[in-house]
Amino acid sequence: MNKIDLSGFKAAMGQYLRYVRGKKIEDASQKDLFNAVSSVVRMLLIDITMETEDRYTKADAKRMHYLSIEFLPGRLLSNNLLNLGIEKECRDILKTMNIDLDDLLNEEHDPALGNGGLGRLAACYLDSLATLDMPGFGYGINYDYGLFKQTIMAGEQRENPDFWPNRSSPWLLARSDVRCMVPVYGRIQGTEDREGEYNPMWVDWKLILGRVHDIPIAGFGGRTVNRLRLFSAWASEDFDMQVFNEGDYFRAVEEKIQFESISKILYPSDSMAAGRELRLVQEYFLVACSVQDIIRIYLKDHEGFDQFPDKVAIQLNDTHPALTVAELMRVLVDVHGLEWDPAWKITTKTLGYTNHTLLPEALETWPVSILKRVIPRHLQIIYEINRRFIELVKQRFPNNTRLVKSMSIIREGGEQRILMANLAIIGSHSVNGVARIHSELVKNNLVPDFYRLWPERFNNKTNGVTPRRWILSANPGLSGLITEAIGDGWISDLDQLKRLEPLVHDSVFLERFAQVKRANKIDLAEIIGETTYVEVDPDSIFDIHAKRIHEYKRQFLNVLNIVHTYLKIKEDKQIPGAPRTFIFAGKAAPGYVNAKLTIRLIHGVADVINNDPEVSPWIRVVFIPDYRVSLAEALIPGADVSEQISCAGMEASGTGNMKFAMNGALTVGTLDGATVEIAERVGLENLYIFGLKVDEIAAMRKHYNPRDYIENNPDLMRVMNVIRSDLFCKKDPGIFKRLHDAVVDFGDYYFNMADFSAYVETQNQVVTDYCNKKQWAERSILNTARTGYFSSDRAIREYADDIWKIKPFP
Ligand code: T68
Repeated sequence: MNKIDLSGFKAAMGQYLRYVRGKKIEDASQKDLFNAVSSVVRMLLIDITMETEDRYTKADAKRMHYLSIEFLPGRLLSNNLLNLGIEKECRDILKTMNIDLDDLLNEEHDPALGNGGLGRLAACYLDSLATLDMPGFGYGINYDYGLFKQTIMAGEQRENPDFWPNRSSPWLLARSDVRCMVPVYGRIQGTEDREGEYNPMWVDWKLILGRVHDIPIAGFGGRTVNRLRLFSAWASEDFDMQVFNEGDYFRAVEEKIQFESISKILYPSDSMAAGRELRLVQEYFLVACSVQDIIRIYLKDHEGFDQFPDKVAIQLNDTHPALTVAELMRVLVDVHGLEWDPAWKITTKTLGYTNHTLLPEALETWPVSILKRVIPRHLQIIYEINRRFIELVKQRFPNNTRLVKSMSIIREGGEQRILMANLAIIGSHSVNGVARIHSELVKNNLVPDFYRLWPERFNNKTNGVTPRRWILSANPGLSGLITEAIGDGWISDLDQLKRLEPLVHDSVFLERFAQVKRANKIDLAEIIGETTYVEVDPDSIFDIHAKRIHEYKRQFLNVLNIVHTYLKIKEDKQIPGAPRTFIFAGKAAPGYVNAKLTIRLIHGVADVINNDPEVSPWIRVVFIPDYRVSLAEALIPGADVSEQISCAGMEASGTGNMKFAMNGALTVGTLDGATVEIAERVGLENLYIFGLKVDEIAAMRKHYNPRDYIENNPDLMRVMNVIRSDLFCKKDPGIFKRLHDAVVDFGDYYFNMADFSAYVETQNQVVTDYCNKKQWAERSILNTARTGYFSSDRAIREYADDIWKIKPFP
């Protein structure tokens, strides 16, 4: 750990308050104090950024640029203090000023520039890159409105705008020295040069400006600070003048507003391709700004593009930035005058693509007609890429029209569409999935023909999460205990958690481990009380299902078991072995009717159960609103049971599953995503695997009839009848029929009925096992001890070695 000198800390805070806020320290609000502390920390970060940059430049380091339409960094003050190693000292300094650091930490607005797993993964990866002293930088969009704030009104989700202070946040450095120019719209004019060769020219385009803000990303240990570069859209002044001069004042202003809306708002769905023109423009805007910036940085120290792939790697976080393939080609060929073939070689050697989903509705396709209007030159380039690619396929597999059809970037038949995954695969040297089972499904189910053509291109990179945020910062009780037991090496080498294993036989350690969990549950119970007004018992089992609300994630199945348990108590007078609190959190996409109904169902069930004196001593149900990074940090350390019950084959990886297990929760899960690998590592005796497997579901799908399961299981029949009745919606009769029918009449696409009895049985086993407190604590410790593999440091090392070929520069 580098020692950072904090002797000037107090004085710097005072100066900030006086000369930036115009206040004396005694008049400062909590927010002022948060800003003062943050601005001093920011100075430290800037110093280290400069040192880091010098180190990379001196070594002529290869740099990796992570392009992602979403980043969810979470609150930054606490994380920065911990990673710089000055948390304790800073806390002590503030104490001498009668300021409690924890109060200030709560003043920070959680930047919500992402929907869920994909954006949070990007943030964990930036943390690990900096911790490993690797030159890896994020590129994203500086949305004015992040993901909506969720409130609940009478059991219903309401979406409220989340305007985050993207201009005044202490963590955003405005870089007015860097600007990107992005051409958009216009048309192609064909001209012939002297040799009679066709030279397409993109003309009459409009210009959007990309303004740049950087968020410094501090690695643990305080040696390296990288940056996350965010772009916001601005209509250029040149463009203004031109249109204003044409005299159409109103249209000029209208267009300006339209362009500046590009970075206004994040699309709020994590599982459905948006398909709106504005979204395509966002994707293009991100790509064009990033490529420009990357090339500008490269050309500072290099001449020509021969070395480009040895000095630059670009990773595409899903297909949202897949236009990079066309944009890099355009810049190399049209702007820098390279021939097609060398430009193509450079492009494919530079790019890597990560797939995050197999859900058909989430796979992006764009109508050719929209591309033609928005980025006509890119469309031309995509056609040329495709023409050459198809030629190659025909050579390799003559007379195979099926193959040509399945691998073409353009889907014919009806409206022509661009398949973004095909574009990304063809333009990259590496294609990876995010968990072992998922990567196999990418190869064998999603794009088997590409796999046959280029088997060497496909690989797996099982996701990881940063232990700095998800253990050290989120769970100080556990961190302290671990460090006391095995030293603090685990923070940057999570495999060391293995050394906790022998301590399961140490009764004092066992007792203290259980005490930490209990203390976290007391804290969580308090948050639950404040946010839901439901009192919950910290000695009950805290069973947590926290993630986006989606049918494939099967919050519905969880509810079925809760209703079943309720009916057992109520009608069969069977009392469970231990009291349980079912905790839900998660947002539904605003247009996703069944997901929003599921939230209403959870509230309806909670209302009945929590208010029934016969039942509520045994089970309680709560839904904590506005799931976000900072709420996850409070929830996860307090979990006994982690719900990871997606329909097998549908969750690409999951990352919450890892965070819960690391913090000592026992997983109840299906063999899906990374849960498969968690099970292997913690051992089957230390979690609960149930339900249909991927191949079983595939085999059953054609003939599956959910009614068979209902008719053959009286418990399930009873539960489904109650769901359809108005017991949980007395004020709005009939509203849950739709959820009932999705399962009974519309085929139960996610196999809730087929997995019901196995799930109920498993949940009953959980209750029985929990009663053996000592054994439960042992298994909980083993979950922590055996999940070191799921550190994002491990994942980033694999990406760095196998795909990016980047090295640490400590
Ligand atoms: C998630 N995907 C996967 N998508 O669902 C999850 N945003 O299994 C995986 O662990 C995680 O990615 C990280 O690999 C998402 O979170 C999105 O958020 C998304 C999808 C479409 C558009 C925008």
